[in-house]
Amino acid sequence: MNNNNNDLESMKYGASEIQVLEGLEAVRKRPGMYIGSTGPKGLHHLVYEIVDNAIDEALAGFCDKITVELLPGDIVRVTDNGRGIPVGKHPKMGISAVTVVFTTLHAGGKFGGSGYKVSGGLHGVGSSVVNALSEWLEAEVFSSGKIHYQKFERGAATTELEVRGETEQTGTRITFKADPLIFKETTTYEFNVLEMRLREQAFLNAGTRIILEDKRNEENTEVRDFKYEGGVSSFVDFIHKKRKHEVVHPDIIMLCGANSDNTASAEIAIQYNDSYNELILSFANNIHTTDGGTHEDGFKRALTKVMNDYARKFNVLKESDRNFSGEDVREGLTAVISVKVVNAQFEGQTKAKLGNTEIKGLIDDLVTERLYMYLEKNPAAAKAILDKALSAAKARDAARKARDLVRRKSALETASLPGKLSDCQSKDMQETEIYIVEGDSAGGSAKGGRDRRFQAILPLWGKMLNVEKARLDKVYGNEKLMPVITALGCGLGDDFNLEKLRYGKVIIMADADVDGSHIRTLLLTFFFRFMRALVDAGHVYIAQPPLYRLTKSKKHTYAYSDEQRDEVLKELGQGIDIQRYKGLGEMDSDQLWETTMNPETRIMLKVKLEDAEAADEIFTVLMGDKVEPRREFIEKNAKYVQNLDV
Ligand code: TSJ
Repeated sequence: MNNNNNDLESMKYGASEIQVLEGLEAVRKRPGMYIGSTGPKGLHHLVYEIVDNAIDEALAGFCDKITVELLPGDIVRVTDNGRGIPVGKHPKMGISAVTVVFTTLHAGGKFGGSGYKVSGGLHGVGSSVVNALSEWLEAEVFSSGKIHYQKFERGAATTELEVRGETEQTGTRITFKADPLIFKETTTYEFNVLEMRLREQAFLNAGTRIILEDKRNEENTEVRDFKYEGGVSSFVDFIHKKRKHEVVHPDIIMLCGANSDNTASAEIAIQYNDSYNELILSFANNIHTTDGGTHEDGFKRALTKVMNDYARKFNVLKESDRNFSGEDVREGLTAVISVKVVNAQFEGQTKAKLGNTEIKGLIDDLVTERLYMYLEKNPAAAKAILDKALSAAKARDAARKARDLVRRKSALETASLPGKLSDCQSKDMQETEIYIVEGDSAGGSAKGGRDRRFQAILPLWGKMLNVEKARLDKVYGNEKLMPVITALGCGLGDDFNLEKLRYGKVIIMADADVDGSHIRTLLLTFFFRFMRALVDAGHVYIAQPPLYRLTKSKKHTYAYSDEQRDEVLKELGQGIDIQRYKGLGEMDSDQLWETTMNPETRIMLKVKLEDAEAADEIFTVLMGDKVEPRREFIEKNAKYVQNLDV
């Protein structure tokens, strides 16, 4: 290297050092750009960013144990038993890798290199972001017999990297406190949320032990200790056991491979169960690709092809039979797809969709060749799987017929709208609303109380179908759901057409008790499964009836939560009569209008896709072991949400 070049090098570093300061300030200024949000999701993201570094060390083969501790005061501590972040000074920058990792944006790979390479993507680059968004962060590195220590506050080093004692261990320990100035909403972590994510990471990194310890409350510490030698196949097994599904073949089918230049590898675990649900979880570089992408598309396509080829060859499908559809061969399927790619490209608004096309060929080869071979070698499993696909194909045929029947019937009937529907006068989607009301008496009050110009009422009636366990053909015949489908007018499943929706707001109104919660959950699950676009486009709402009526000298005040009740009690002083509403039926029309239906005064919860997802069974399966936190979240928050119409 000549002198010139050397100068250039040092200039470059000089410049990048200046960038350092600017960089971290930018993170504090616009945190959302780096961690998505400063709400609970962003807060938890801090932990993942740090843990990802330890996982990278595990992937590199130098670490097999990662501990995450939640300490009193919203403090998190992550420890691994890897090599320790290098502590030597960088020859040109004159500072250690530790300092660089925590004070430069995108420091990943610059030092030591190999450790970060495998995972690419988002990994190993977030430590400085976490540091910038922490009130303080302490880094301890155990290496060469010494404990190295450095402290940072809001992104800036407040000590040099110094030696503070001796140790025989090696590893890295990061302790940090999220900055309440940034995370204004909350700095408290949800054990369940961390549990779910860390378990998932333990599945995706076979053999790595990941421990989560909640030490925030001395009397009640919680520990989870994850280690799955089976990797993704353990993941599938876990899901089936947790859902209590009967599997239709005993072995979990594993397909693993890498492409010739080792720039991409894939692990796929497959097993069918006797339910009608399809669950494909896909990951790229350990990141959950909730919107799928090339790996998932490639898998689905190859699976459909293999099943049809096999079925034709062994005469499961006769010459006159139609090919299996993709849905047919995925009914009852649980699959986990985990790919690792160099230079992963994440696309879409949420960056949760894999874009790399080079993965397609690899997946295609794996599924087409290996899965076909597996089926040939395991005829019993093959038979069970193909029987399943056959019955799915038959049910889909039945659903088609049921749908056509419904269509023909509604074409013939003079009034094709459900008899129980009290429609509104307006046809303008911008203002129309439909209240779906459980119970006839509540339906009556709602009908009496509504503003008929723009509010329609549909009382629910009859036996609810357990949508988690139903195929489309059963939905078509269900007496409770059919009126909902016809009233909304937009069809369902593959036929769903949002443009035909007859009301701008679809409002679920049910009692604030256990039964009401049940019906809400079932309807949400139904919408989630069969009319997802409706939820996605933000048309679904949950009405919030008050829990209490407080009366003082004939004046009524309504409270929508216990807290609100106590506030009102305090405010109004003595001589208050409290009525607790047990159901919508206890309110007369005027009260129902005033408290729950009048757009000027009502409280309504807009359902997000996440909420509907939370109502779905699979969510509770993946969620932590504590009771259904997200469902609880909906129930709880429903009471506090302000009017979303304003
Ligand atoms: F533990 C942890 F999660 F808190 C954490 C671990 C947090 C952070 C920011 C980093 C790490 C971490 C980094 N654990 N192990 C490493 N390893 C390295 O940085 C490392 C060590 C040696 C070499 C080498 O080539 O000799 C390379 C690297 C990348």
